[in-house]
Amino acid sequence: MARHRGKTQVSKNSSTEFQNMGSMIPRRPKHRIFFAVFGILLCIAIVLYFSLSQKETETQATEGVLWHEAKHTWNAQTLSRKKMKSLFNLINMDRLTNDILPNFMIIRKPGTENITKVKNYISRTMKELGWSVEEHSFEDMPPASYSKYPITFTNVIATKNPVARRRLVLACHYDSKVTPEGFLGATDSAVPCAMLVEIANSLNQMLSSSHSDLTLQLIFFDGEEAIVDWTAKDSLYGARELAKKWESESWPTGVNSDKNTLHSIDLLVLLDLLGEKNPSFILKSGTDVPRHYKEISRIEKALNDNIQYFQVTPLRGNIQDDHIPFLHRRVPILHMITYPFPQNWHLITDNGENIDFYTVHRLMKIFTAFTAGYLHLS
Ligand code: 1BN
Ligand code: ZN
Repeated sequence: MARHRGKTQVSKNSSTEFQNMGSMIPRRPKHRIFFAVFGILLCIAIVLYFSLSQKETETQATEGVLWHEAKHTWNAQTLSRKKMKSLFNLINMDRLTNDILPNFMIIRKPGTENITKVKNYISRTMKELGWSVEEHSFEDMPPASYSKYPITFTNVIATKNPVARRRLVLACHYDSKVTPEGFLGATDSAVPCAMLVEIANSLNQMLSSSHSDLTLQLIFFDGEEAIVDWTAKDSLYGARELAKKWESESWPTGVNSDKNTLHSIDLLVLLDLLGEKNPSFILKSGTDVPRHYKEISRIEKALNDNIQYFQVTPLRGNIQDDHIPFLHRRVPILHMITYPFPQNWHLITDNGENIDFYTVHRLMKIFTAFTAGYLHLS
């Protein structure tokens, strides 16, 4: 009993004792535990904060947007009149006409010495401007009626800042059509290619001061024209091969990811059939990104000269050209091609005499302003 009572008592007492003891414990040890737990939690929070914010800078190009998603909402900067004027002053029409264009105004049939000269001119010139240049060469069979031997084609890709993950791409084709004999293809596409080289020249300094994750890339496609008759196999040799290659390469280079080089293209702007007087352009609803086409039209309106090349009413359909293999792989496109086609399209008379340099200058202003606005060059 006594034991039992005692036990009960002890138990009772110990419980009271414990409560009492609690109130008797000096305050400092309890606070120590509190501060230790608080300190550990604070450390965890700091470590988590830094690791998450690090991850954010690694994967996001713009605030809250992944780099490969940024293109879907990206808008060109609206340029003030003053800014536009200073940009237009950078365009050198004398350089375009007399230094650049003559290098393209030779017969440039695929697989010939002449087209190699043009290719070398492009590579050399872009390297002299400090751009990174890649020559993408491959072989393909022309129609059997033309030759039983393969032709070596070469696309030239020039990139201002090769480490930038996103690219605004301006493109043209530098081959000329095999027939009619002696065809020079001034508008098709010597002038568009010369325009690209001049855009690179005029914006080069501003591009050098930009440290953005978005850069300018130029593609000079080989083998756009049909060698005999336009078919899926006899056309777009360079563009088909490059789109296929880029789809198979992971991007950024050396990083194991589910993104390929096509994801690096924010927008592919293809220039074709340019240089004749009073061209007209249409918004092709199956091809052109409407907000970028409308930006081109807004820039044209800002020229304030009562001329309108760019019709904004959307029309259905698309036109065969080098953008097609990229469009089919969901790359955003602006197809800057005169439609209706120029009067001298695929005629021997597309020889340079049909070029209207006032028109070329006006188009240069529009495309240069669009490029600077898209890249947010200040
Ligand atoms: C553009 C310039 N094209 C050829 N030279 C593409 C084309 C081919 C457009 C056939 C329409 C019909
Ligand atoms: Zn053509």
